[in-house]
Amino acid sequence: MSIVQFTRRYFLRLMALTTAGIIVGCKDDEGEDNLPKPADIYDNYRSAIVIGSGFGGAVSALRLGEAGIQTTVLERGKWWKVKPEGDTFSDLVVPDNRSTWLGTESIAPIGLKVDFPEKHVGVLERIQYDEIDVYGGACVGGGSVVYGGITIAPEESLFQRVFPSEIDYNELNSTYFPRVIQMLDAKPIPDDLLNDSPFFQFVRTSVEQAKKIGLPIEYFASVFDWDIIKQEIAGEKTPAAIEGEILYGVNSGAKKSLDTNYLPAAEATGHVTIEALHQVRDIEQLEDGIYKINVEVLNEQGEIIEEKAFHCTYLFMGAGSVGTTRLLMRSKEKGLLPNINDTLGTGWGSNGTTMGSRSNLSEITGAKQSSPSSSAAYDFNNSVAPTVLDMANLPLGFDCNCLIYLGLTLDENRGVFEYDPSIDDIKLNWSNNGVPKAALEDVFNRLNAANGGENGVFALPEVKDNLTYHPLGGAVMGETCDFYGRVKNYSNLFVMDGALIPGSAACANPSLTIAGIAERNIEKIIEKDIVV
Ligand code: FAE
Repeated sequence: MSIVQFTRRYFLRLMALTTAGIIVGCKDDEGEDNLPKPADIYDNYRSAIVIGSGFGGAVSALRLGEAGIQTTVLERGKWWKVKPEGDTFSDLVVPDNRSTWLGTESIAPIGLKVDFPEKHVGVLERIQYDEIDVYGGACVGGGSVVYGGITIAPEESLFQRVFPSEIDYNELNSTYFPRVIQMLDAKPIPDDLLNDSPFFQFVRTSVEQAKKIGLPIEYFASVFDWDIIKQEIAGEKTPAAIEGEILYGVNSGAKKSLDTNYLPAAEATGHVTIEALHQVRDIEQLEDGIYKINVEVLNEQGEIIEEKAFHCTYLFMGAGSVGTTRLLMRSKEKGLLPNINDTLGTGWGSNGTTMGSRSNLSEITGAKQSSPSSSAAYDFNNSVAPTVLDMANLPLGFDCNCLIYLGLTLDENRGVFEYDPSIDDIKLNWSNNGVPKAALEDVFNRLNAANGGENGVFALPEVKDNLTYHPLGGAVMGETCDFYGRVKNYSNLFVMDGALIPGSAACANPSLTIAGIAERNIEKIIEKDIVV
């Protein structure tokens, strides 16, 4: 039994309904949850609503469903189900509008630019702020549909430099990270692909070169299904991962995104419904403590075809760093959630992300490069700042004797969002401090000195530090929220996603950290906050 802080008015209303026999406070024969349901008062009432279906949202939905709590997930994007024909998602090289969230041109940072005749609710979103482009997923499964599948934990000493001491690294590492890895079924690259396959020559070369300058290597867990990749190589499946598909989804089904594990498992509890193409506009807490969520139902061109309101007792924010911050700031500024404190919108970081390349190498890197990144090199003694290099693929179709890397640097640079009423949206004030770029160039210089080669390749001539795939922060733990994601000054309102993370995942790609912390938090919230 746990605590819920009803307002007096809500309590009295519930008492009246209970006395009148309208609300039953125990599990019924159909196994419906026994939370109070003022169903005669509100249309579309759910005990719990989760906004967004990425890592924070999917973890929340599954665990709420398992606890028997009637839950609806509201996701603005579409549910892309991989078809056996192998043509679910846009082509990587010549993208079509399935690639892009409501845009008129393709948005990938590298590659061909293509114009689209009409907008579509495509999978990848780019938000352009003054000094940085922020990328994210916009579909059922959120970032997991467009991501690289890298499932890696931060190193402990770096984690402790970024995260508050209230977050116990050992607890995450021993309980919650393994729980996520098991659900995702994430596994390191198998030896036969690593050692022998021409599709992974780039890994062998990049690892050997990093070892020459003494960098430790990790072959991390990936959510890519290595057996499907073998089937692709054998010609038994649509060639997709082996063609470099990542960004717009993987047509062979080789990427085990959240729409193939957490989300169907949540639905299978019988207590969770996923509503795709339901874009939340804003959120209001009513006088009785119930949350009213105003929703725009979209068609596949992104036009609003219906407006709806949902109501719930427990509201879980999983719309991602920008999405959650936007919804909370918009609602606060409109007086709908006025009591959120003024730290909202602060503490945003890019996770120190850079992207860079090296070319003119004497070693081959492979004409065929399969997409899953499988290894990282740790450069914690970097003279600028600790940096992790993800060895990525550059599927150009010929051997370019070049390598591409994603750099993740421990960077204290933070930005602040402000709400602009003229656009009813948030703007990011973030200035590039040059640290992540200098750190990547520092390690490139050492790699070039030991192995030969030079920085840059025609497809990516300079180190890019004006984009991030890893937006973090905006409603940060210990500031806007407590250390379990409870929004301060509100009951039953929780932030479960990247908005809660303090601007950096300590040189790790962030999905495992976000999902692990969400697993930790939802366990506590179900135990302490929800009446069952
Ligand atoms: P996220 O997964 O972004 O989900 C938010 C969801 O909320 C999305 O589905 C949105 O459509 C939805 N949403 C937003 N606004 C609304 C609204 N108003 N109403 C309804 N729904 C809404 O949030 N991380 C790794 O760890 N490993 C990788 O290999 C990796 N590669 C990446 C590659 C790319 C190209 C990108 C873009 C990201 C990559 N990431 C990677 C980052 C990772 O995807 C990201 O940190 C997580 O997905 C963030 O999880 P959240 O739960 O915060």
